[in-house]
Amino acid sequence: MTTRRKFLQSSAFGSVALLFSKKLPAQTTKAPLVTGHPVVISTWDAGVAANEGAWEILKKGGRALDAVEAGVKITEASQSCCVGLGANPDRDGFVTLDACIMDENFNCGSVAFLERIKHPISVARRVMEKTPHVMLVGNGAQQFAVAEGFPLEEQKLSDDAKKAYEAWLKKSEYKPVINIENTKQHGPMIEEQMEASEYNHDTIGMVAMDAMGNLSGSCTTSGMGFKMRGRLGDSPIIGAGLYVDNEVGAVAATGQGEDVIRMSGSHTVVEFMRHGASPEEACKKAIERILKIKKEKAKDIQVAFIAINKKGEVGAYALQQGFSYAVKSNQAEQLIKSKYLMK
Ligand code: SD4
Repeated sequence: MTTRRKFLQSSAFGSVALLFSKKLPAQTTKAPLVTGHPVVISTWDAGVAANEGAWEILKKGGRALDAVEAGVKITEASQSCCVGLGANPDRDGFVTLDACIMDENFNCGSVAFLERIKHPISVARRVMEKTPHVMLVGNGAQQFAVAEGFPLEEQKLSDDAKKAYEAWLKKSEYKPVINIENTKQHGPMIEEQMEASEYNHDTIGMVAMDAMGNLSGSCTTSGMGFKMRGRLGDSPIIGAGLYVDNEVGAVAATGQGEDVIRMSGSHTVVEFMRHGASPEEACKKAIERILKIKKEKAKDIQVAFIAINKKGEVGAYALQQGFSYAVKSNQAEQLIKSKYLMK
């Protein structure tokens, strides 16, 4: 399959070249160029396109909550990625989706193990706004989505996912590939799987600050490919895959969800910021904790956090090489190679 990706160059004062290219964009190692707000930051190369969607709202003075929903919907709808229904299935061959969203007032909503719905992030928002609950899962989440007017899509794997699944079935080993999100460019890969697919991510996390200085965040995923049926990762779990405290900052996580859950990842990063760490320092401290917990097993996983604080400063940190994140503000549009811990 031919995937068109936006190629982007950063510059200090916002001159941005947007080209379409089959190649992944050149990434910069420069620090994020952000002063003030609005600003949006999101995970992996796919964050570039998602940020553009968010920016349409932020630049008009719109609410961060609307921006983070609109932004990740672009990724969910993309046919050339695997966050939404085109994604890798679980080991039984079904695509199951997880998403959550959180606003500036601790309102939050989440769906998990949701099937056949194109925009889980919007269902999560409805859970937040229209129910007394925070989380709906499985059939209940799907019933709620249908009752809210979301179309029930066909239960059918995309061509890419079908090929990847057929390749995976040959060995049927659950062996997550680190950095599969950007694998064409970085990191090790499962040959047959990557031949079969140009997937460049399975999760997008996004956090934003709007012109009013309010924070919100979103996270949406198909989860780890070929996972056990019923498995949830961190992405739909408030405090793990996403956390927003409007007095302090907003954080989203990506990578091996089990290891983010066990140390309440995004909430932990927010707490480090509360105690004075910059966004990058806070992400780094959380990654150090993961390394301490996982010890020598850390080499088999990837985890990364993105963060924004109340001043509109942004930062990120990853466990391993290969994580990228996209930042957009009035000053700049960048795709940045994240710093990482394990050299
Ligand atoms: C999960 N955290 O389901 C997700 C996977 C992910 O980039 O972030 N992939 O565990």
